[in-house]
Amino acid sequence: MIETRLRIEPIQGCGALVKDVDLARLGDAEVGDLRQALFDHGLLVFREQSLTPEQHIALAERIAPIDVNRFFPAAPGYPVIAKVEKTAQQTTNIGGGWHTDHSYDAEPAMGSVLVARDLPPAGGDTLFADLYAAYDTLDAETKAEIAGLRAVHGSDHVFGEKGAYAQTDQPELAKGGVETPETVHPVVITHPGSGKSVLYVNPSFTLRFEGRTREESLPLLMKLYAHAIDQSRVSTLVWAPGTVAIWDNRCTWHFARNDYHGHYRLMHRITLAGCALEAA
Ligand SMILES: O=C(O)CCC(=O)C(=O)O
Ligand SMILES: [Fe+2]
Repeated sequence: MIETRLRIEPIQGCGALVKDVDLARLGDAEVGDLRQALFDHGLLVFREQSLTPEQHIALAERIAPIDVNRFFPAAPGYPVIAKVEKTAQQTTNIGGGWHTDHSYDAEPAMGSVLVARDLPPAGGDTLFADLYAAYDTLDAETKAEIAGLRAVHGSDHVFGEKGAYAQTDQPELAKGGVETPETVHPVVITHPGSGKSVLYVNPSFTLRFEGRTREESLPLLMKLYAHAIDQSRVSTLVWAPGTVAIWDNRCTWHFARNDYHGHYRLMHRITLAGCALEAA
């Protein structure tokens, strides 16, 4: 971890709170520090911001090029902002299972900048898990078992024409005709920004280990997943008006709680472009 000009307070379990900054008025040095803090902590939370959509876009572009998500509908008038929305009538939410965004891409998105726009009166928290800590705390035997393994990731079972969302009341997320080929990533990667080892499989998009069937892969995958979501390595983000979260998809997972039926929730997400991932 490097020296930083930002006032950073680690959050128990995963991430850090960054205090006393206005995300609309960051200096260049602060943007550099923010990127490094993001790589080190995996999740940065900012309170009491008032970003307009234009300022949201400008902030994201200062961190990394934007990677437009091909499944989510865009916010009206802002093609690069994904609308993460659940209406009072809908029962399915977006991201309501442990995952990391875009692991199905050959160059998975580096991260996301999520801005709370309209929150339910209670609930709708987002959980985050620290995958650096998950890797570090694996026993030596498991580390040896996964060393050198690669895993296959895909999105069709989630976003495809016959995928999970197609069966729900969020069917506009299911995109026929944009099926993605499966992609392979090392199970333990070297994080490109921090140089640390990270466990890089997730329950939503990882299908199996390369060279093994899903059935053969599941026992070890399940063991890794159960380890990753141990409460000691998970934090809960309780959103408030003005909260902004920036997370790194290579070293965290997240889970959007769906416990506010009958109420509206709207978040604006900008996805940040990443790179191909190297084995640790
Ligand atoms: O709505 C949330 O809190 C997060 C949803 C999600 O998974 C995402 O925006 O990537
Ligand atoms: Fe997500």
